Amino acid sequence: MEWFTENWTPNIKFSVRIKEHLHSETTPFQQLEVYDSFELGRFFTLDGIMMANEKDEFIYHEMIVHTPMSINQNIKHVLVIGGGDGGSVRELTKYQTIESIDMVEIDERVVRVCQEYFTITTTGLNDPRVSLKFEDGLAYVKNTQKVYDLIIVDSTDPIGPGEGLFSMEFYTNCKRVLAEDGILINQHESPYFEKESTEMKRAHKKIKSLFPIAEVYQAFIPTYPSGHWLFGFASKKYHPIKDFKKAHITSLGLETKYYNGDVHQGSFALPNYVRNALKEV
Ligand code: AAT
Repeated sequence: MEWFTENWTPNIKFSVRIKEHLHSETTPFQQLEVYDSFELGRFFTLDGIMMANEKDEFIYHEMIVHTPMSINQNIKHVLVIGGGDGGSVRELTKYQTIESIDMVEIDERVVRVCQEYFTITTTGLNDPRVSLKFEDGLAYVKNTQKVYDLIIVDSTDPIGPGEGLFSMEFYTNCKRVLAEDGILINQHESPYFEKESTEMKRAHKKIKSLFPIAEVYQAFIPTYPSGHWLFGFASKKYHPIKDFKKAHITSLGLETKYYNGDVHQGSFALPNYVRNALKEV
């Protein structure tokens, strides 16, 4: 019997029973594995960490995309940093109002391997509005002259290639390339275990120092450490609750399995220990 095991902390492990080990590759950036499992469907890992699986990927991808999209109805140009499995782009392509989606992924192999094994997330990558760029997101935001209405940082944890995407230099450049009413969303780690919670505080401190509005929201993602995961919402103009128009998102009639107007509002209601940790920074 084969199991995939991820060390959540030095004392806690998360294991998934595997049906088949479908792919194994050392890319120029990281170790990539694809598995098929009995209960989560297919999933892939980078450097031994669960990135996405067929069973719960909808939670992460819906929450990272629909939350900002329901705040500003004029989002036309979107930048996705990372997101190699295509799930965030798939959710973005549900909006006819979006004109262009640039996805900047450092590792072309992640995209190609996902295109082979994960039709569930990669279908949106063929949309004519999508441009794929294989380069470091940090370098991209430093050099681009384009202006974006929305930036989604769908990144790995701040170790290995993802490290630069949690730096002050990166956030400063995101602010530079964002329109005046732009929104920055980032994968914000978890409040529960010490390693992720330290990263969460470091990220929040930097974003808060740059943006007048810097809020944090949560989702329940069973296969990420502790299952309690956070996203950051930053903007020079919009507040994710005060500027939320529930009727608008309901009128779009989007097909979503997790996100809805009530979830949007509830996701910004943080438990006290999370509030306190964020206040500390
Ligand atoms: N939606 C899938 C979830 C991910 S994948 C994150 C992606 O970010 C990977 O494909 C990785 O190759 C890419 N990436 C890492 N560093 C960079 C960089 N510097 N520039 C561009 N892309 C990058 C995230 C899962 C979160 C896991 C939480 N534990």
